[in-house]
Amino acid sequence: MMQTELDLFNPTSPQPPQWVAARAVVLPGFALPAVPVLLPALRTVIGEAPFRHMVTPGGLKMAVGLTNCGRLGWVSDAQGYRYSPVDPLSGRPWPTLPEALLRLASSAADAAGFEGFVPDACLVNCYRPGHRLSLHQDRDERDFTQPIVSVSLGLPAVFLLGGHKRGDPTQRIELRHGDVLVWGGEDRLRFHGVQPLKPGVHPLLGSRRINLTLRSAG
Ligand code: MD3
Ligand code: FE
Repeated sequence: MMQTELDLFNPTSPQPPQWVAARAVVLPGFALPAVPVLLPALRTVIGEAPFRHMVTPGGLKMAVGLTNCGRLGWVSDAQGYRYSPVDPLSGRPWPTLPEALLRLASSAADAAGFEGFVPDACLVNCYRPGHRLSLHQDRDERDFTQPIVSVSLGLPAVFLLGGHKRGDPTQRIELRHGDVLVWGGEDRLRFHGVQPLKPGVHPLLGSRRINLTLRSAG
């Protein structure tokens, strides 16, 4: 069917997958149908395990707020980075990974050609205007053959996809509310980051961007 002007205003109008590397794909708007279920589930998670500012082993406080749900959660402190089954703030296990998020992650992974993805950890990042994430690799997970699925909510961001060396050139990719990004295989260990968030107000999330990254960590 021909795309009409109206489709531009229809947030659930399907858009084609955008391959940004051999095994890395943006699924535009893939999470939109799940948003009405995801947002209340996320509020429950944040109520049990509030956003906090982790400190890097080098003693720097991260600007981006962070929490987790799932069996394992990513933590950073003077001792280093690791996955932990308990939230150090409360001493309790992390909140349960919401069912809707599990389903979304495995269907996104399927759509990207990674069948049978069952995440056991979900990092939740909260960006405010000006917050950035400097170039890094995600290498604290046990099995690099498993992909990572990222869900973007709220204000748009420009994410930077680099190569396998820190100094490699980067491509800029815009991630909007409801976009899902899946990467794995040979692209699993690429350097990546997020440019400083531009000021703005999102109708559902206000002046924030929330990013969920689902991982198989343990
Ligand atoms: C990894 N989060 O939590 S996810 C992180 O938007 C993290 O909050 C970012 O990096 C965020 O560790 C980015 C998206 C992403 C995109 C492409 C990648 C991660 C990637 C390519 C290779 C490796
Ligand atoms: Fe990362």
